[in-house]
Amino acid sequence: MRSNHLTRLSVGVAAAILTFAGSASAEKWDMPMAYSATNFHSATGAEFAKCVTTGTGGAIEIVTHPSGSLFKGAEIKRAIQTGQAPIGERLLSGHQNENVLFGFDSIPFLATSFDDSVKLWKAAKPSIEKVLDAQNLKLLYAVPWPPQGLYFKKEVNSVADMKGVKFRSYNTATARLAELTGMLPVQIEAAEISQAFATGVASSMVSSGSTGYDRKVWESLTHFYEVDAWLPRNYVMVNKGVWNKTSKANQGVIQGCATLAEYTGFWRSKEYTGFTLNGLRAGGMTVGLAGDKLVAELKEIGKTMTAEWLEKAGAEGKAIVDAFRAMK
Ligand code: PCA
Repeated sequence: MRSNHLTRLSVGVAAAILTFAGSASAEKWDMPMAYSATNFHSATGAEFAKCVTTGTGGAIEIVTHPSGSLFKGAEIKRAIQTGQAPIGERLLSGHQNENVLFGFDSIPFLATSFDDSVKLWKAAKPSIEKVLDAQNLKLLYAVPWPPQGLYFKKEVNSVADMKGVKFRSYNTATARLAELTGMLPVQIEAAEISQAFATGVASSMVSSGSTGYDRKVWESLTHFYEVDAWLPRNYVMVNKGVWNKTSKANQGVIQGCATLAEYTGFWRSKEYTGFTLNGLRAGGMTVGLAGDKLVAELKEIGKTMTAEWLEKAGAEGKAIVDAFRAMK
């Protein structure tokens, strides 16, 4: 009885000391993210955050803020570069307007499967890490979205059917795709597309089944054509100053958690692909492969866009594409 009591007491004291030790050096890292809380990227980010908090014994507590609630998607990278937030997640190709290399994963029909996406990432990662490093950022992990297809509010069988349609874009490549197909691009964050479609600001987009499902686009749109055009990545970055001030031991924990997140995020993305296409069907949309004519015409446009990207990206871009093709 007595020893039990003592044991309980000493456990209590130990816990109090630990709490004190933890709070003396504890840091809170707010982590802005652009996509909805239910999305698999956000779920992966939340697990990553928990892994870091647990692994560092609470010394670094990462708190995720999905749906662009802390910073809007387009503001996240700058916020981290300037130290307004220590860590965050963004669509990598969203920065294609800053440096064309960021668009390596949005080249139509270059890498169209999950396996190819891994190879392309392997080929591009050193270049992307270098560009980010020069911008005061350290890359932690990157996870692909499911393959990109086309959403419309009508049946579409050819590029001619797309002419004049208002098209929601999310990076330079998607805006260029709109131009080359005679559509009218307007850049809108995923967090705002439900409203854009409901009000007629746009009535089409290229995206994954995932984003259409997350944003319930069946309330406004009718068709999803599986095109498997590319698989763009989201990535998690940390401010370099914050990173350099972090102890070697905690850097090791963060890197371990990042490796795990890249792996689990990849599998989540694969699983979410079929699940969300079924979700679009359940919402009443017509979901299926794009017709042969449409695919053939899109592939021609893909050739133009590949040539344009290679021209702008120079020797480094060519080296990425060559390295990727050599892995196939
Ligand atoms: N969803 C994101 C990017 C790619 C995707 O599948 C979006 O539409 O914004």
